[in-house]
Amino acid sequence: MLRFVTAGESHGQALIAWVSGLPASLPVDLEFINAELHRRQLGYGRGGRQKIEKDRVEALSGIRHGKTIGAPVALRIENRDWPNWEKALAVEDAAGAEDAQRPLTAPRPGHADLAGALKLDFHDARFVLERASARETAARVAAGALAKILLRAFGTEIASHVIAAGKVRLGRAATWQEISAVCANLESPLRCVDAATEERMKAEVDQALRAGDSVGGIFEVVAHNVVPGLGNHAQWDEKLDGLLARAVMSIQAVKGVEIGSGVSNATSYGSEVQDEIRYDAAARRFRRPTNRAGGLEGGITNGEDVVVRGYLKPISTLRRAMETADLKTKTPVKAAYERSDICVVPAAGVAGEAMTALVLAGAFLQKFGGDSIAETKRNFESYQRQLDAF
Ligand code: EPS
Repeated sequence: MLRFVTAGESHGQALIAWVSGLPASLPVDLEFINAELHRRQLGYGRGGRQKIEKDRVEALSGIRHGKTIGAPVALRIENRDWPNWEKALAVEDAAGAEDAQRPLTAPRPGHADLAGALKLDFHDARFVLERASARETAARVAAGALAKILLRAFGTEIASHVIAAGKVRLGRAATWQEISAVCANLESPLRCVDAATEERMKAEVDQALRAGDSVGGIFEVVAHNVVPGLGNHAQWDEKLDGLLARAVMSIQAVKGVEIGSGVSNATSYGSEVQDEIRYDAAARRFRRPTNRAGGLEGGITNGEDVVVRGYLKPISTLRRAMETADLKTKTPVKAAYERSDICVVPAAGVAGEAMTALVLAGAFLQKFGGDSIAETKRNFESYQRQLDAF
């Protein structure tokens, strides 16, 4: 079973990703993981923190001589900002430690600050925000890179693009070729496949920056060349669309998840929504001329691209701070502000790719198993023969 968890605080020493259940002898290129981490740091509208960080991974366990060894993988990403926070977030209690703390008592509406403080009975939201911070997505991206490496060994590629930033939305569908090309283009400021729309998105971010405000948006993750039959229709908690929705919804600031064109499908007629079925005799596979279902029917992959969209609310840390109530004095105050991102939709898309990869890789290993990658390949090839003969 593929499992992963993360540890680490935004300004602590490091982030940790722990991944267990990968088959042995899977070649792992750490530079691929680093390239994924770099992609997450890009994007128009990022704040000052990304000038400090240069995310790179150190593998502490589970990878030897460039391959997995069938043991849990632990990955560490250093926080370069840590020296600036060493006193405020000291591990050991020392005399005077209290004075070095950087308390946050003016909870930001929309952040975890207040809900977490109430839950943990802290009258300072510092420790809550440290863990709730989207910095944690760096660890998810590192874990997701391992899942991508596994899926790639079986022909599946995952990419994402931005379909809305603020109120500016891409007005057309994008092809897989466009999406994978824009992902490879590290110069693309907002990872939008349409240059004119991207310019308007940039202007939207600029305007929010000037106003001391922030913008949300929508990213779309596409998994290309996915084998049909992953997931399960038989039990609610095994349905792959449900698992993907949960995984993508868990990304910081995501408040909605859509599979395929699920949102507009809801207000269309059935004949406008269902994807007709054809048989491609040469490929010996069933195909669809359209993919409104986003590659999932009944909670099972149908062989079309898996398409998952994440809807982000605007970042909750605002220079033009909103009204809040102080955790200690209960008096009205302005919400805390130090520095912040204005738009994180492209970065969230990279995190969305990672979460999609982890869920798909989990379903893949559930179906094909294998303690070594050779065993997984045998099982996969046997299933391909079953599909050929269907
Ligand atoms: C975040 C606040 C900012 C972001 C951070 C998420 O951090 P800081 O307070 O250090 O400026 O930069 O995201 C990252 C550090 C990252 O790597 O994505 C928050 O409050 O969620």
